[in-house]
Amino acid sequence: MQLALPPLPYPYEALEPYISRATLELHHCKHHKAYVEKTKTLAKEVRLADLPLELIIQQTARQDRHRALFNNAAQAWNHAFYWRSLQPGGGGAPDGEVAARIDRDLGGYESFATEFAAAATGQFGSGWAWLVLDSGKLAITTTANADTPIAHGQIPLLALDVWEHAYYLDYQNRRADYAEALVKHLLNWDFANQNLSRRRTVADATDRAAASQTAIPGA
Ligand code: MN3
Repeated sequence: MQLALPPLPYPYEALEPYISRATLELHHCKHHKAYVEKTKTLAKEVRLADLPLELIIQQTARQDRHRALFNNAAQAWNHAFYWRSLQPGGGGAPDGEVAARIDRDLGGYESFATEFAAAATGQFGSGWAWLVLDSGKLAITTTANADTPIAHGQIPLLALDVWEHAYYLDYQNRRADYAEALVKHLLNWDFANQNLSRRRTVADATDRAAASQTAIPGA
């Protein structure tokens, strides 16, 4: 079975004091688990349960008859990505390629930090803030409800959950304080750099395949 609740990549108390153990337990063991279970049930009904989650999402995106499956599958994927977007002792300015890209595409770290927190705070209602690679450039974006960049041809590098269940126990209605705390103290830049380099490997392989195809006479 492909669909399963992934374990958190750190203990439940590891993100304190910025995200409490109580919030993480509820968020992972109740909310995320429910999205995974519902995805399994709905995917079985339409015989998609053996597909990887990414393919279920891509095959159900923007199809009214599959809306419930898309919503649950996208939430299952988004949450697994969100846990890995955070780490104890994270946040602050990045290093590596993502730092160079932020300087080039987003005007530097300070401007990223301000705009990313503002995007998270300004998303109306439930949704997500993202750092993505879009047509070869970094961008800050938001999605509403369950929607996810992987349904729109973008490559996510980092995610921030702005549904109330992500912060209400710890911050009540102060979403801006939650966003600022995560940007300063928890964002996992190693994960962002891994996502960038994985993407480059895929792009390079595609370029090589295209180059070798054009090199075959008569092909
Ligand atoms: Mn959530």
